[in-house]
Amino acid sequence: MELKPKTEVKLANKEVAVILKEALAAMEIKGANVFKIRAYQNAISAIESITNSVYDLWQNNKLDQISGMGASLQAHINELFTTGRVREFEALKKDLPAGMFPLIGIKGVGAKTAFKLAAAFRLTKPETAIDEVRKAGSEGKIQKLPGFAQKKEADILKAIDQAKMTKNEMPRLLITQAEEIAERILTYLKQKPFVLNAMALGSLRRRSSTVGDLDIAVATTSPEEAIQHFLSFPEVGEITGEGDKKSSVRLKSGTQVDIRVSDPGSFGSMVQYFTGSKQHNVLLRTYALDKGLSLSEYGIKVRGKLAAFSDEVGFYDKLGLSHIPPEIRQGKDEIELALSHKLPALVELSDMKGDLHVHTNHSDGVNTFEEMVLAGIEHGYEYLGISDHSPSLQSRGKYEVLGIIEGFRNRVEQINASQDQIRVYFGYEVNILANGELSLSDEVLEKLDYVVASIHTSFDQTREVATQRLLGAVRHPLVSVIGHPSGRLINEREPMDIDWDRFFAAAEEHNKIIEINSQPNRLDLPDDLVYTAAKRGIKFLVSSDAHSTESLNLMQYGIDVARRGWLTKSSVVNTLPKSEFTQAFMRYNNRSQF
Ligand code: DGT
Ligand code: CA
Ligand code: CA
Ligand code: ZN
Repeated sequence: MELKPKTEVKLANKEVAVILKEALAAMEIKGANVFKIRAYQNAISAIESITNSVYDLWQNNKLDQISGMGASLQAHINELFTTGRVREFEALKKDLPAGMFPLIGIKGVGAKTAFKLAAAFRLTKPETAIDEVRKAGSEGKIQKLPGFAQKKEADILKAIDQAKMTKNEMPRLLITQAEEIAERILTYLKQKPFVLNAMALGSLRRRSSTVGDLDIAVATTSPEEAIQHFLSFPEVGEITGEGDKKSSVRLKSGTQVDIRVSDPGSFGSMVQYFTGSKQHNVLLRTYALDKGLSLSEYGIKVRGKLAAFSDEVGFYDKLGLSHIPPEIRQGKDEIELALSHKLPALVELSDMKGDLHVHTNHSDGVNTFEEMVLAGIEHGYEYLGISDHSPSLQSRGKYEVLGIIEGFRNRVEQINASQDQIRVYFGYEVNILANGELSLSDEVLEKLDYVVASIHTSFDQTREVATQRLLGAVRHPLVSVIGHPSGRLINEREPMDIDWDRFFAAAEEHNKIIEINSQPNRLDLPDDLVYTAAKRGIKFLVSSDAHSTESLNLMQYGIDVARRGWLTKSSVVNTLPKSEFTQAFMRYNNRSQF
């Protein structure tokens, strides 16, 4: 028998999710069993939230890392990536109108509605289905269908128009941008005495690295007044949804904001519900149902009777759970751990004893070495590592570079001799060249206390080349830390295509520390990869990568990533007090003195 050559079809996570959603819609119409439907829903939300590409996981036989991926779904994905199609999905969809499938992408349109619309308007072509629905709606034909009210027609039309608008898509906000907007909204809301409390929830409260829309909850006994007050916020551009207890707007900047009001007595349940994540809430609801309890934003219903909670701790307590930090409400095993009161004690900003990735005006920083050291002391740090970009060997030559190092070394020694508050280390941030070699020779690197090796050029390498490149740095005995390993710039540059498992295995073998870079547009290593790496026992440095005294404060955002990666203090090397840090760091540096 002759085998056909394999053709592999590389699809993005978004595309895989759409294919699964269409199959799911077909199953829902045909009444597939609830477990299968739930597994598909789980797999879809997992695929939509991971940073790893499904394709890469598949190539590495790691599909089982995606939750909800049972054996049969894995087989389908395998078929999809090898042949570009899934015969079972095609069979499922075959006798359904092809025009129903694009409709499930419209907000508020589920499988059943899509099916009814497609059947009623004989939508056989996916390409034109949405436009045909829009045309039918604008002619008032949708509300004439059985089961479709006027309101439903209006909602569908609006959703189509909004989807068209967001096609020129609003990028997700950096967490710092989301914080700034939320701060302005909360300050504005709290001007009124009837706003008893107001909080920013959703992905921002979970400290997600990027935020899609803002979710605000208000505690008040005057819900209508509170909503009206919110709608008069000067930055509101357009009201996209209005009700007695909730409302949505689009700000002039384009950012969407959802608000919900609740009476103070049930604010805790509202906060819980609206914090999410969706996956966490779904698991929590399932867990509660097993105990005969039903959850909502109003409280917990026990045999028809509603218990209300003014704070979230009480809400979780009623379920027999410890309070789960928002950062790890991810739909992993946080509920089981909360039940046995074994949640990890996540690392905190106040645990940080030093910062090892700091630039001065020696390279591209704005402050002097002495100013940065003073700022470090003001932060209460016990140690500070200066890691400027290294001078170039090509343009300056070895002797000039060695001279620069000697001069800087003298300043570091002077500072260390002159005071006891802070210990200063002298490192460089060295480039990992395209071939995996470093931009400085060993003879130069040996003069430093430590080396952060980072990629700053040639990001478009194939997976194999890029992985080998990082491995080159990992194997280098004089490298201590791999800086911002994925190279991503959020909304600007995709993470590099790296075989993370191989990278983590090598980092483990060669005793290298991985950086969590706190720059808000980097947040690199990304949180889901931090989680994976930490499971292997990898150690991290959370670094500000400060280029000014001011930006030492960015450490908070790296801590957010660390917490979302479930890290405790013990996985973060720069939580160690000075004495232990020096010893531990020397080991990572392969240096006998320091
Ligand atoms: P984002 O806005 O994309 O950055 O992410 P989130 O998590 O802020 O998502 P969003 O704004 O759609 O919803 C905010 C929270 O509201 C979400 O984290 C949990 C809750 N929520 C929203 N939709 C549902 C739902 O269908 N079921 C449940 N149980 N909770 C939901
Ligand atoms: Ca949100
Ligand atoms: Ca929202
Ligand atoms: Zn860098």
